Amino acid sequence: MNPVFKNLTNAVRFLSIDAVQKANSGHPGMPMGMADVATVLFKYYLRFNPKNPSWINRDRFILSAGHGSMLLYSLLYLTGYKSISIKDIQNFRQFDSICAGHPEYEKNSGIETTTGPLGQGLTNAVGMAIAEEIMKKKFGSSLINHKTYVIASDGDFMEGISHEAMSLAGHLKLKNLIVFFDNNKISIDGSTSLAVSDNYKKRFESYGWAFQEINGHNEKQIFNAIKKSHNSKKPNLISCKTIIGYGSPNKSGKASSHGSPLGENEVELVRKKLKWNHGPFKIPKEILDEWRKIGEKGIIEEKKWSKVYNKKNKKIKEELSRIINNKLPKNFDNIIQQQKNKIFDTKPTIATRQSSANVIEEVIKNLPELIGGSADLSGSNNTKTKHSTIIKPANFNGNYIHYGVREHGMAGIMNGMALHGGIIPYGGTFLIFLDYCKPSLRLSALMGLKVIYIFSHDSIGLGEDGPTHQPIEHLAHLRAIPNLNVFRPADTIETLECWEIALKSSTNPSVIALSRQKIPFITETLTKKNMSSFGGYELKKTNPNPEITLIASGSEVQIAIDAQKKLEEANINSKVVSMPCQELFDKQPKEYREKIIENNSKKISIEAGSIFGWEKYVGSEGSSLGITSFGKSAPYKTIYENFNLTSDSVVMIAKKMLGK
Ligand SMILES: Cc1ncc(C[n+]2csc(CCOP(=O)(O)OP(=O)(O)O)c2C)c(N)n1
Repeated sequence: MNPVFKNLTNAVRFLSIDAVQKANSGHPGMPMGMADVATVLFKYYLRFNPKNPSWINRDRFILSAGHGSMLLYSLLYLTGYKSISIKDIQNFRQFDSICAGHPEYEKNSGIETTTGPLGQGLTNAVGMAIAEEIMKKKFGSSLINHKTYVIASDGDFMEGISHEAMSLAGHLKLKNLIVFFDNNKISIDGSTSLAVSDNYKKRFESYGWAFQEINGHNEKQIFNAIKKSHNSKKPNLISCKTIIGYGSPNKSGKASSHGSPLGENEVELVRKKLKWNHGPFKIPKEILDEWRKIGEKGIIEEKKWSKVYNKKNKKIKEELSRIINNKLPKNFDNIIQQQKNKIFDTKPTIATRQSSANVIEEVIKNLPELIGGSADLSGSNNTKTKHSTIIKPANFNGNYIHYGVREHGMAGIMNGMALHGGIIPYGGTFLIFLDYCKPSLRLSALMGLKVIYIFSHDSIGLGEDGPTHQPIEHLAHLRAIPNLNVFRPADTIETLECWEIALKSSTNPSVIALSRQKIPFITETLTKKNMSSFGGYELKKTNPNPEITLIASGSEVQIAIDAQKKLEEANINSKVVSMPCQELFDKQPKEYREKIIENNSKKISIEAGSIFGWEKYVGSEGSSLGITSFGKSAPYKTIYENFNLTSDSVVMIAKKMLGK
């Protein structure tokens, strides 16, 4: 082996080994096994600038096998990223260290995405590769033209999401996507033969990927495989036969090197075997210099790119800068206000999924970065509008993706597009199928990404499709996820407002839960304010001091309004509060919340879903109307009656509470 190359790879290996040993926790085997592949990639191919990790046209490098995080931290430190110092590496897995147990996305750090849950990074990479193609089409290949490289492990390919994402990537012919498979045939329980006998070549080729197999410790073979991948018309899978824990006399090739420190004695034996005579965390200057030179190449690359950028006309420059900096167009607020006025004039009684389509149709003309899609429910989620053009294999001149029946893949891909920058993804499915995409949705929230989930058919109100399709616990589940806004608008105006908030939320994803059934227009007065941004607000009260406060969301706000009329007839004063977003309401000052909820009144919440969580508003003397079982198959009005979700039930409960 070429001695310079050997030193470069050993620097990666020993930083990883020593950091895991010092932390007394972590995964040394994978970085030891993949150091050769990563070194060839960084040394000869990867275009990146450690001095500007956010350069839009950088190649993306995704460590999908996030447990091998020390591989990534070592590479970032060695190539000269400011975000990671040798001290940070010594602090691996300690409180607040950027060198966390699994890579945690941080803007401008070189850590492109949060990985750890297997399969997610690989799927994000598919999203990034799609984003690259879309932006290339918009801005031209002189500005956007980069690769997305991934290291993925056996576990990544065992996960179901990998099938969804890779199948779509093959269909779309994402030729700039290059995945290195750390094919070491070892996972935690032992040999992968315990659980897998897939023919990987056939599997990946059947998706429409180009497949190569190489010795992952042979510099030349790695180099040639990457070179070949650059001429491919398909996404590329390079299966790298590697030895987990490479260099460890007693643990290489064994599951014992996967997820625990090698142990002091074994570390010494690896040092001897790989002839690395340097102490823990000591990288000799000449080796560090060699690595830093690799990083410095990117400075020149970016300079060349900047020259091209500077020569572009003002309009292109401003538009690219606007979308990569996540800024909405200047006329955005006007567009929303005009739409609001129009809706208020017509006061439509339509399903909120239709209201959502109207918003998309209006804003998408001015938001080329808005890229929609659905997991095969376009017509039901109303995500596709007359301004949607379809992204097709090898033709990315569009703004709409048919994800197929791949909810999990869709969510992971949307994360990847948002991470790439320059794109605001929204995607639809039924609320019930949150269950099929939740792991990725959780990561949207954890990473603070602007991803918009359009979940229609948001309750038993969907009717005849029955309990398999009727969400019950889903809103409560979503509301339990930190850093996520869960919207359930009550009419057309609220739907517009919720979309506006979602489009302006740069550090969190949003879910917009929408009704299948038509619901009446409820907005009483037209204001310039976005009332939904308060999370909950007063719709109407029949007396300054109401005895009862009815708090509802979405389609059940109408039940509250009907109940209010009936209560008035019975001489009971009440107030109706529409609560489209609990998270935003909870962020309001205490005085506002107490004023809206009417501390001195008795409270009833109404929502066609689990009552879990509503007690925080209704208190111990209040009551929650909701559903505590699974749904039913019948026309929706019958189901509402069956579950006592009616204005008469509200009136009955209110009277009982007041002793009337
Ligand atoms: C979704 C998910 N399930 C389980 C785990 C726990 N886990 C971490 S690594 C791993 C498998 C390790 O095998 P492999 O992917 O081949 O990695 P290697 O042993 O080669 O490092 C598992 C099950 C996880 N990180 N993500």
